[in-house]
Amino acid sequence: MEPHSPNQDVKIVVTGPYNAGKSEFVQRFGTKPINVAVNGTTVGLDFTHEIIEDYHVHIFGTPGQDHFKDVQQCVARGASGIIMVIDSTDPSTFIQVEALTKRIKAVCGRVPLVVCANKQDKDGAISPDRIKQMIGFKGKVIGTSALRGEGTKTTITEVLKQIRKGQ
Ligand SMILES: Nc1nc2c(ncn2[C@@H]2O[C@H](COP(=O)(O)OP(=O)(O)OP(=O)(O)O)[C@@H](O)[C@H]2O)c(=O)[nH]1
Ligand SMILES: [Mg+2]
Repeated sequence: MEPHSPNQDVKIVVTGPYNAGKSEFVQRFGTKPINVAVNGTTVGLDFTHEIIEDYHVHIFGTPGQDHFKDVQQCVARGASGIIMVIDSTDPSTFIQVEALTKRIKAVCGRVPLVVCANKQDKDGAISPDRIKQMIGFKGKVIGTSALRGEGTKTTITEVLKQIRKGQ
């Protein structure tokens, strides 16, 4: 018998603009997710872990507010995959995606990145295809409702697939 878990450890970071649904996304995984927040906004990090496929996945969520950029980089450092969560009902935040991607990639390198067009359950949500065009992203954009847990697992398995491809 194996003395340790045979599952390979992998770190995935969940980032995105303020209020996009990063913490809600992280909450969908594991049995005891942690959120370091004040008045509903993340000031530290989100963390959980779960065995998914053949991986032990460690999921870290960053704060979204710009004045926490050092914390964002600290939380993201060394991740093997990035999930960029966007509020599909708030196009005024889309402009932030490029700078945030740069900031996170500066500490993770050129690792797989998947975008979540989150809050698809809300009236007026912009479609994932339209968001892909609007932000000029060439990779996968997956429609999610972190609140309902729709598309969240699909997002993680897509990142794992891309990580596996790159190994
Ligand atoms: N309807 C709906 N509401 C959502 C969804 N995801 C998150 N929310 C709500 O949006 C608000 C912000 O969600 P959070 O998960 O705290 O957002 P965040 O990105 O972690 O925010 P910061 O850490 O402050 O940057 C909360 O009221 C959530 O319940 C979703 O998919 N659908
Ligand atoms: Mg948060």
